[in-house]
Amino acid sequence: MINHNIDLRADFPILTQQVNNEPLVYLDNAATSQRPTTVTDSLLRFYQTDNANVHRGVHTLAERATNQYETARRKVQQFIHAAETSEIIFTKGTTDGLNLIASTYGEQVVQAGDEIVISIMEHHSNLIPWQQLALRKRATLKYVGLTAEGELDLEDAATKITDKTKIVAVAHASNVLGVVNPLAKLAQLAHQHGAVLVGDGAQAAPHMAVDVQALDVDFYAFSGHKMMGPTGIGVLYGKRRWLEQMPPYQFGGEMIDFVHQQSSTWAQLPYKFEAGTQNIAGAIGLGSAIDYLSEIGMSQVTEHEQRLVNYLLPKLVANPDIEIYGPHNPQQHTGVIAFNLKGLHPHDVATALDMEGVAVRAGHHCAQPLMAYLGVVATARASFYLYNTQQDADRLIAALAETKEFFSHGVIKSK
Ligand code: 7TS
Repeated sequence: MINHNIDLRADFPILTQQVNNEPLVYLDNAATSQRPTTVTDSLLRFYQTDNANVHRGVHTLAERATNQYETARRKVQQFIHAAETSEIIFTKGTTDGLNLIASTYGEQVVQAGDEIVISIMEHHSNLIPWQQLALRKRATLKYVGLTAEGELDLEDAATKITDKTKIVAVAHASNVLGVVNPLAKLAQLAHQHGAVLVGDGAQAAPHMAVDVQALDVDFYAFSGHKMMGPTGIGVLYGKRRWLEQMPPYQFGGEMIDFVHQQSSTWAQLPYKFEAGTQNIAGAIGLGSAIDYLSEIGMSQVTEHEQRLVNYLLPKLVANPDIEIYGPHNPQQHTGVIAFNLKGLHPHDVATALDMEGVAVRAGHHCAQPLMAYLGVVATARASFYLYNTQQDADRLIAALAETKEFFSHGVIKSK
């Protein structure tokens, strides 16, 4: 477990505030994480001392900015164990990365009658780009279902992925069910049929060690803001052989080799996919977030969240007032727990929890097909990160009890 005596929480000033006269318990990390001061300091330092555009000038600030931007790319490469920095494309986030693949590789490869396979637990970001591509191309979009326990059904995947499949796109970790999907096995299945595997790493890269080569994913997208980095910066990893064959996503400055009046040639990787002035400070901030996470160690981060879930989930499962979505076994669970308090709308639950200083999300979590599959309209969701403590879990449990009490009797007994 991460040693809170070292007071890692002191690195996150935002966590020290009171919300509704209670100390804040931030359990909305699946939506976005908080940033340590090293990350916010890195942004300030860049803007105050080194700011310039990259790859354009020979002056000192331009060189400093370029060096820092490219150093950030190298940090990302090492963080996900990619073979080369040229396979790391900076994007606006996961959504942007997934749209990039659908609009370039997808446009190039998918033809009428082909199939795209995703899972029923996908976030809309890893669903709508494929749905719209399938509609444009008259291809078929197929969904892999869940097991009774709420995990991805690999047997179903093995029947859905066929020789007609061109793209398989699956979340590495679900933003609702709290499961980790077996990307390496899915990659094997996809490759057996000549398809590529796209991994949506938005909920995985912040929480576990990722090795894109060991997983053998063809593409992998994630967001900086869910892993302590700035908003508006993300990463798309792609195997060089695919990135080389793909057309550019956007056209303009930075991404060209030579422009003639009637034709152009493209810059080498990864710049072919980085048109226009990039989010330079964002990339540098993401590099700083990676430094922070790496210093702690990703296995420590996973272990910490695992212990919190081991503590909390059985208590929630044992509570007859609570319905849990996804596996009930904490060993099969990340730090994302979707639930409902029976008989109450999750928005009311989230509002009542906020009155107790506990921040959770309520809604469909951008996974409406999953909600329909589960037979619910919405759920509440608590999601943990490395700065959360057992005390936070206790505060959630107490706040849930008070919420139940309030809606049953109109008063909070303990107050
Ligand atoms: N994929 C998954 C699995 C996600 O959880 C999210 C964001 C995205 C893609 C999109 O990431 P973005 O950074 O491009 O927006 N998920 C959530 C969530 O669960 N609550 O708020 C955002």
